[in-house]
Amino acid sequence: MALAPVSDDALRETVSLYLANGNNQQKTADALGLARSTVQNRLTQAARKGLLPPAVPTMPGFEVTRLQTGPRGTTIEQRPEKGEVFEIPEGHRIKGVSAFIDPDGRLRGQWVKTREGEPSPERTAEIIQAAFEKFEPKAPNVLPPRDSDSDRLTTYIFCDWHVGLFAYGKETGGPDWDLSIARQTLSAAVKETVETSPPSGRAIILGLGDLLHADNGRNQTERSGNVLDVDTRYSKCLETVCDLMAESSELIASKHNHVEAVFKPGNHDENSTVGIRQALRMYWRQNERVTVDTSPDAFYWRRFGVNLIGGTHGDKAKIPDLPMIMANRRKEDWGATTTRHIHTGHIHHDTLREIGGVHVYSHRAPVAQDAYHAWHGYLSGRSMKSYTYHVDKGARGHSEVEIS
Ligand SMILES: [Mn+2]
Repeated sequence: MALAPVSDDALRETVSLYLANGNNQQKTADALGLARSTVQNRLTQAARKGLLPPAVPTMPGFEVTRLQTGPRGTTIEQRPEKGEVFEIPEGHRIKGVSAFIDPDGRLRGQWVKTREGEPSPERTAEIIQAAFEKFEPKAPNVLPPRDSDSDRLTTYIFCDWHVGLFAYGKETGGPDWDLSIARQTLSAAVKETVETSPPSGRAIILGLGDLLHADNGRNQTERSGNVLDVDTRYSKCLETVCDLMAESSELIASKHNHVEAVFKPGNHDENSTVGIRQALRMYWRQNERVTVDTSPDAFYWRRFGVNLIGGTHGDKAKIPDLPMIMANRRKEDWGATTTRHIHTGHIHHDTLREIGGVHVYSHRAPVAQDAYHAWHGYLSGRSMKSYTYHVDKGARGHSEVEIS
């Protein structure tokens, strides 16, 4: 504890008694009726004030910090004078103060801790409020691709996904298949097909039917009544296929500037296709880069420069008839184009026939084989594909992602 300051008169009295007692602190203390430590403290204060003869000259820049009297005489400790007055750096404020004191409780020094000045919580709130003043919240948007080739169009063939199909590998001799395997496998295949396709300015999502395995809760085909192996409930299967379409179209819209989504019915999903179209139309209704074709026509026709592109599921009109159907349904486009391609699904098998100069494809399905098809001994690989067309030059290759 720091001692109370003592008056100069009291200090002089202590000094004179100290000298009279032959520089003996104990005798001085006895004479004053004080403790020896009190006398020592007074002598230190007197030395600081120059009241203790013989005066010891203080070295320039030094000050007396301690005075001690022992058997060998008096020790006067001098230390460099203190530095300049501490000033808080600009922009800082005092965060805290701590002190160190000597055994007598006297203040020997202080730590003044500062930190950069921070605005008050109220001020911070004002700054944030001002920054967001003109901010208008918007729903997440898919950014258009930075580079895309406006002379090209890529057609993604989505056929025969048969979402909801159930396959027991031990029975079919192939892979197991169910709703969650389908969700995962199809999603990954779409992603890779998009990745490996060129960055064309335009894209078509060409849904060619049988995206769903069952068209109702009875788990039978609509027309022939064949019993289907279905995993879980119809509503869950429809929801899964809609989710897959939303996700796939987002991915495609992130790569291609203009996307057109088309869904043609298959023999497994004639009714559900209507719902898939409407779900996707609603999904993209506020985005002008993605359009959804809601036409109930079983055929799709699209002219792109010199190319005439067609698509249908393939269960009704037969492959050899398709070029003539194209010519009749699109007379003007037929005359104005030089390369013609028609895509189909249904048979889950790759074929390419050139009929009257028209390339007619049937495509593989990405789905595992069910027991019915395995029993019939059908053999085919699985894959997902896209085809790219140049506006003046015709077909420019395709991308195929096989599923092993
Ligand atoms: Mn089919």
